[in-house]
Amino acid sequence: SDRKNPHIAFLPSAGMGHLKPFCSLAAALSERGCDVSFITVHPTVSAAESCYVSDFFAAFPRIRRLDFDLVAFDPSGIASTDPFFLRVEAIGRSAHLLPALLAASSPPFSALVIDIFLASTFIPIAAGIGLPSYIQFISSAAMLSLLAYFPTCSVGVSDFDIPGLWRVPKASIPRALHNPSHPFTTQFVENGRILAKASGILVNTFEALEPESLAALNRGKVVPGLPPVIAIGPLQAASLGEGSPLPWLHGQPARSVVYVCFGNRTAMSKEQIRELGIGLEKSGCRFLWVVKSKIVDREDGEVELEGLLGEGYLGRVKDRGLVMKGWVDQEEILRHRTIGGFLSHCGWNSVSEAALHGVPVLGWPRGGDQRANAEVVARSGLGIWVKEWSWEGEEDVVMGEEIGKRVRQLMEDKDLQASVARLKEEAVKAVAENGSSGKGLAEFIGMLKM
Ligand code: BUP
Repeated sequence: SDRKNPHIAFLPSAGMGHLKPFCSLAAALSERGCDVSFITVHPTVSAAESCYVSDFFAAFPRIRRLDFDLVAFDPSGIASTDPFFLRVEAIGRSAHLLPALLAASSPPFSALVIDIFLASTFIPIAAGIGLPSYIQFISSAAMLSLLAYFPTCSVGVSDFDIPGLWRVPKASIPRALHNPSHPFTTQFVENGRILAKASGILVNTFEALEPESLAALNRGKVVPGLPPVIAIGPLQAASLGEGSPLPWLHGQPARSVVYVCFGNRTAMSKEQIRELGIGLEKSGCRFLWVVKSKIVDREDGEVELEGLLGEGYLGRVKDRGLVMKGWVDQEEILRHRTIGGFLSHCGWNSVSEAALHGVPVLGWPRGGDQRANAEVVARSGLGIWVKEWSWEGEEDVVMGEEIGKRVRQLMEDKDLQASVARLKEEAVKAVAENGSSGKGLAEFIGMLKM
């Protein structure tokens, strides 16, 4: 391959939380002179992904689009109905088509950057054609530690003591992992085992946010034999144009609004949504709330807010609350001077965006990797995590009174505001060219030129 100008293929998996950081890194590398091809599976699972992908290619004409047509896939034999999980399975089953797809493109590739969910199926295929694989890990370094350590211990255990790190209560690991024969567990173990075969692992984090995890991973304390774990975050979103400023925000006082959003794929029960509404009302704070009641956004369009929130709610809060459904430009919002807090599910992209824009987080993890991420939020001084609040599969509804109290705490805690301001400074320093993450990116490009 061209030694001066590496050609990198990117392969994300399904969901906005995976697609967006892949686009961000692809754009950053293209801007640093790398040749970039972006592998695209279509149709996407969610409408948000479709829009994002087409805006991305329009904004970055130098990035090549490689359409990946999957082989037909019958999900009926798989014990999961999660549409995102099923898509990951489907992509994995087409892994053997990768060599032909890449061979049709020139110049020859220097590396494949793949999503962690696709690692165990694609790393061996890439190795077969002599192509080094790098994993882009889209969650926290803490979660990477758990992934690396998990295959070495038995699932029956109670709590996890990740060497060099901290204790993860069994209740904090994704629920599917409690069951050794769950298809997600099989995939998780296989991906954990294959980490050592990657040439490097790129993580959307930075030194000041996760010093312990980064050190433990790179010093072989979690498991021996890992490739370099390189912090490259917080990733800045690929700039896709003007964004969509919300006129409502402009009229609000500085740092007075709490932004409430639980990500793209975390739906809440109707009952919990109502209590959350009551909580926001009781908090007395201004709020901007993105409501989601369906796992896939294509179905959310049909839901009526009034029916979901209860009669009269929207009218009662209209002077200080804006309730929306559907897609918003979250970064545009977090960056806005009026936002003073973020009630979040702790999806890792959301956490990293909160750090970059200096917004204190009230963490309410709902499933998957989110408790591991919430632990980072609490330890780093980025926010508060109320550990008792309900989690995956738990039916208990957290009451409005309690939510309101915590939201007020989030908005009033001066010490928290100070520690978040410090983290933001560290984040900005990290991504500068001579900062720790800026150097990480340069190190990665350097590895491709060798
Ligand atoms: Br919802 C929503 N607008 O309306 P996470 C999300 N986002 O820009 P998740 C918007 O999507 P996973 C919206 O800024 C972040 O970059 C948000 O990723 C953006 O959570 C991303 O926070 C969401 O990691 O992802 O959606 O649960 O697929 O990883 O579970």
